[in-house]
Amino acid sequence: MPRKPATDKDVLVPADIAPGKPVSGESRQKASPVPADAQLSESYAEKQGDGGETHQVAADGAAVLTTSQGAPVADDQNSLKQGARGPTLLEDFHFREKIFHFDHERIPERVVHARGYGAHGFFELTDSLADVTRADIFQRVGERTPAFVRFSTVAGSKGSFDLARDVRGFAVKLYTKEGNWDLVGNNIPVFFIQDAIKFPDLVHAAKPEPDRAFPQAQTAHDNFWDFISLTPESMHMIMWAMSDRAIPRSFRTMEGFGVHTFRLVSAEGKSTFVKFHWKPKQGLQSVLWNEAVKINGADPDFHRRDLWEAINGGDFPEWELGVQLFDQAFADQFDFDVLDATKIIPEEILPVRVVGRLVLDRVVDNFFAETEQVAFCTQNVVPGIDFTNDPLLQGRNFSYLDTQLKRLGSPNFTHIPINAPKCPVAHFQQDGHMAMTNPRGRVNYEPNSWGATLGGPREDPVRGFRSFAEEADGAKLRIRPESFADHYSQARQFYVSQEPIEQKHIADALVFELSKVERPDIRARVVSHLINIDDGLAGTVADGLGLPELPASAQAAQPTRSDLPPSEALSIVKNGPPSFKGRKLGILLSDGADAALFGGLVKALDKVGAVYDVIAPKIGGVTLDDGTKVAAKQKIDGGPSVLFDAVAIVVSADGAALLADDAATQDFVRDAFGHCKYIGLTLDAQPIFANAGILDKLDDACIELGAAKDAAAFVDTIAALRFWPRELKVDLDAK
Ligand code: HDE
Repeated sequence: MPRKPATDKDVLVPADIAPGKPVSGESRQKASPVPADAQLSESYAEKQGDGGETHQVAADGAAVLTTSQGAPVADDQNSLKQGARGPTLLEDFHFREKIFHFDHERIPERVVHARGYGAHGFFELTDSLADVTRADIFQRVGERTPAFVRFSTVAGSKGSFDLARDVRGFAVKLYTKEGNWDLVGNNIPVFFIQDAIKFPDLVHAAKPEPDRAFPQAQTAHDNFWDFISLTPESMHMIMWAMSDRAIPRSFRTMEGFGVHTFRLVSAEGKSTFVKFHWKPKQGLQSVLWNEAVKINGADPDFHRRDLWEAINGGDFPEWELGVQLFDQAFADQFDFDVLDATKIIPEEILPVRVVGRLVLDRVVDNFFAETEQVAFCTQNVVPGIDFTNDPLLQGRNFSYLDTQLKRLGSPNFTHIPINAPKCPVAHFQQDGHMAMTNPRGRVNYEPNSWGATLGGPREDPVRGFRSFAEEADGAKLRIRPESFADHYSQARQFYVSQEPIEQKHIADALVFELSKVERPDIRARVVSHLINIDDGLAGTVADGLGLPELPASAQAAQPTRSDLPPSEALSIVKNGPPSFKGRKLGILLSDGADAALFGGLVKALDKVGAVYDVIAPKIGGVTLDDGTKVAAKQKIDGGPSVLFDAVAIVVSADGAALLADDAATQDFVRDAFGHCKYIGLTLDAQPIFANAGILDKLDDACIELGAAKDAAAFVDTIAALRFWPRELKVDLDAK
């Protein structure tokens, strides 16, 4: 029997995805704390307006399914056939249109930074920079500018996992009143290479090897380390990339950097050099490598889910915008070339001045329309902001525009709502694929003699963008300046600025990555560079790899490295959060668990602005000792402890007896312990720890939760996030 056409009662398009309503009810349910003036940017749905392709709404308010030409559809279940069992007819325009559109749904993923996640928000100026720049965004304290931010990993494909060991993109589009300014940065302030001409080689080497198409989203393979070991300028970046910066706990807990030296230009045409910093109000935090590996399996979307949940829960992530401002005289006396993107200017030498804040307060309405189609371009600057001759930045200015054409298919990508400026746009560019906003009127050229009204826009030498008139001279050369030659001093400075536990993680990461490299000569060549950074680090890595002997140190363009003073700002551990705010506690509950204790934990978490998930033997939840029923967010094997910043095991004696032999429960506590997390536990929970083999190892960070009164103190204690002394006891590499 052929299926019958759908009747009116078959709800094909639920009324709650009608125009103007969010696609998912969840996306708005908790977003009310936004102050009215905070949501400056129009949502995608609003942008669509009347002319957009939305669902037709009938008089009774129910949405009617239509073709893309707007013709109402009667039957979307069956194609048009010649007879009940006959061939499908070419005449079926509805079927053909639907399949045709589906066939063309994909666009090329970004060649790098393919996997990303974006959100809307605003930038608010807190300290005017009017004395150094005419950029409109930096003039009026208190004024807000709409922003869109996309975070990303670099090497992995769009469908790869969030916790790859990788640099994170931190791309910010600021819709200023004088045009879009894109600050396309990373969470690491330096880069692997000094000249953009090496970028294709770097990326080819990092991506899956071309014959076998693996490994995905990782640098732990021969090609990457071969290229790196032959590119000494990458050593500073390698220190950062092997540190815990490359496995952040959340997009919310990482810094962002503009990386290059840019210019601010005043109304009088005076230039001031600037380096941009985003500093998270949430503090810095990362996970451990073993944890990252397990998070990738348990929740490959860990970072995007975290951002989605925080914003929808009203806990809006916030960063301060800091600037390091300096002049040519500073640049001339600085130890390194400020045009070299493999170098930082330590904050101790040049303090970061905070001038504003970035708040993310709205998730997207549609991932593809906004996060996928957003097109960041480094060349999108505005009057008052300009480039320097950093050869990496100069190369990027070509690449980003070019790549958007490939990805989005038309020079009219600026017409897509997420890319369109929010200030007036007036020019004579026209036509092309998918032109949405061709200018009106007869005149499409200038100069013209049609007068001010009919003749269209005119240049404005005062308001308009003027490049800083830098003097340039010299022969055309393919050459690397000598001032770029010191590849090791700042690499060492980063290393010696780390806490011992962080130094251990760098060594562990190098040993892990190089253990996946098959060619011993490549492993040894990397170690030969480490000798130029720190003998101790080189020795530890050589030992971890089981190298028969330490290789000779690498030949360096500039053999002497200077011993620079450590910089506090470079350590994650020294810049952690002051409280548990914005973090998540995993509470493992069983039937009969202490209701007052559970209530106390919830109250204490609420007080500091933290969240929790209940994990239980069954997703239906548990009944506590006072008869209260609590729903679970996770069943134990779906909610391993790696998903939480700290855990509490609140179980009854019966509950513990039930769970003590369960492998997933044992993993839960063993991993929490192994990952140096704070653990709260009721006395009744002890059999679980005994069967997991860690009862006799419990330490000061394993805190007994005897009664409700212990809850607040526990939540205060877990602000420290990790109990590092434990790592030295649970890790073979530390022994
Ligand atoms: Fe990129 N980079 N990049 N990059 N980059 C891209 O542009 C490129 C570099 C960064 O969320 C591409 O739209 C070259 C440094 C971010 O959409 C491409 C060079 C920094 C994003 C490109 C660099 C970045 C990209 C790929 C060497 C930190 C993601 C897709 C000179 C300051 C933006 C796209 C988003 C994306 C080229 C080096 C950051 C191909 C040639 C240094 C955050 O245009």
